Amino acid sequence: MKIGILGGSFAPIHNGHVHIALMALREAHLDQVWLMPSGKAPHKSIDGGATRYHRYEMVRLAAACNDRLIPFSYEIKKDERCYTYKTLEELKEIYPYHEFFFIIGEDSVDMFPEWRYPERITASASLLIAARPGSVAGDLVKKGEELAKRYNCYVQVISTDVMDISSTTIREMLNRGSDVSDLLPESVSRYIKEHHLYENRPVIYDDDCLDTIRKKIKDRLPKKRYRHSLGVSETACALGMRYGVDHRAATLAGLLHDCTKYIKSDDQISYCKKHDIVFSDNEKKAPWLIHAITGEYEAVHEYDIVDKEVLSAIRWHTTGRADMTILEKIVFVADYIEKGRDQAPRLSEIRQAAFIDIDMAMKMILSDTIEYLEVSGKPVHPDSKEAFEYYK
Ligand code: DGI
Ligand code: FE
Ligand code: FE
Repeated sequence: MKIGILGGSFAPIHNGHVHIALMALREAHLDQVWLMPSGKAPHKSIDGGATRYHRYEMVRLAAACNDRLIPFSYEIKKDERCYTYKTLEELKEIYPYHEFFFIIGEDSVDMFPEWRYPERITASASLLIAARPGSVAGDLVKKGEELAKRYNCYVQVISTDVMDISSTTIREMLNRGSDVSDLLPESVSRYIKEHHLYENRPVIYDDDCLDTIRKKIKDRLPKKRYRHSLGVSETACALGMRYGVDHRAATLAGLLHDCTKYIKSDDQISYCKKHDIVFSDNEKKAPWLIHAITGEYEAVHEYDIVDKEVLSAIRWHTTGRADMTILEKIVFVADYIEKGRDQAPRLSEIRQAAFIDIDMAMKMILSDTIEYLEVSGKPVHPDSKEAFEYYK
C-alpha cells in the first residue's frame, strides 16, 4: 500500500492537519495516511499542557472522520527522542511491503537539508510537500524539483486551501478562553473542554478535590493498599512542607502513586496493550514495575490529572531515575518510609535522613533496594542503576 506519514506534536491536532492529510490522500493517490504524534523532545515540553496520552487520544478522535486516516502511536510510545530518518528506516523494516510518503510542510522545505541525515529519509520515503494556501506554486514546485534532484527521490507538491492555523495559536486562544471550535474537529474540541486541556488556570488541589480522589482510591484499591496510599500521601505532604513544594500536590501524588495496584502484575501487560501504553523489555521481565506507568495513565484518564509534576512523580515512584524533580523524590522516599512500612533495614535512619537531606535518603533507599534485588536474584532496572549512580 501507499502510506503517507504525517508527523507532528499535534498539541492539539487541528483542521489544518486533517486537511493536509486528506489532500495528500487525494493528490498523491495514497491508500492511507498515518497520523503520527511525536514522542518526547529532550528538555523541551512539546505537550503544551496536555500529556502525550491526550495528544494521541485527540489524534484518534480526529482520524475517525475518514477510514483512511490511521492514528499511529509508533513515536509516542518511545521514551527517547525520535529522529525522522530512524523512524522511517524502522518502518520500512517493519512494513517492507508498504511504500512510504513522508509529508512535510512548505515551511520545512528550506530547512530539510539541515535535518539529521536527510539522505536516509529520502532513501526510505518519497516526499510530499504541503503547500500553504496562496503560496507561489511555481517557486515551490521548483524547490521540490531541486530536492528531488539533490536526493534522487520522488517529490510532489500537494496543494492545500485552508487558512493557516497553528497549534500554538490554538493553545493561546484556549488559554484566553476564546472560541476555537471552527479550527478543530468537533470531537477534539469537546475532548479539550472535557479534560480542561490548555486552560491556564492554576491547579489548586483544595480539600474537596483531595476528598473526592481519596474516596475513589478507597473504592478501587484493596484495603491494605489504600492504607499504604494514605500513609504515602501524609508523608509526602510533610516532606512537601519541609522542602517548600506545594504540599497539596504532594498529598495528591502520594494518594495516586499506586492507583493501578488493583491490577495484578500479570495483567499489567495486557492492560498496556489494550490502552496502547508502552513499556520496555526491562519491564516485561519485571512486570510489577509497570504499575508506575499504568498509574500515570490512569491518573490522566480516570482522575483527570494534567499536572505534569504530579504525573511524573507517579511515573518514577518505583525505579526512580537520574536527576529527579523534588516532587518525584518526595513520593519515591515517602513510598519507602511511610508509617505502615516495617520491613526495610535501617528504616529509622532513612526516615530521619528524609527530613534532613532528601538526596541522602535517595542514596540510602536506592542502595538498599539494589542490594535487596541482587540478593534475591531479581534484575535491577537501568533507571534504578542510573538513579543510584546519580545520587551515590
Ligand atoms: O508499589 P509499592 O509496593 O508500594 O512499592 P514500589 O512501587 O516501590 O514497588 C516495589 C517493588 O519494586 C519491590 O518489589 C522492589 C521492586 N523494585 C524497585 N526497583 C526495582 C525493582 N525491581 C526491579 N526488578 N528493578 C528495580 O530497579
Ligand atoms: Fe508502587
Ligand atoms: Fe507504594
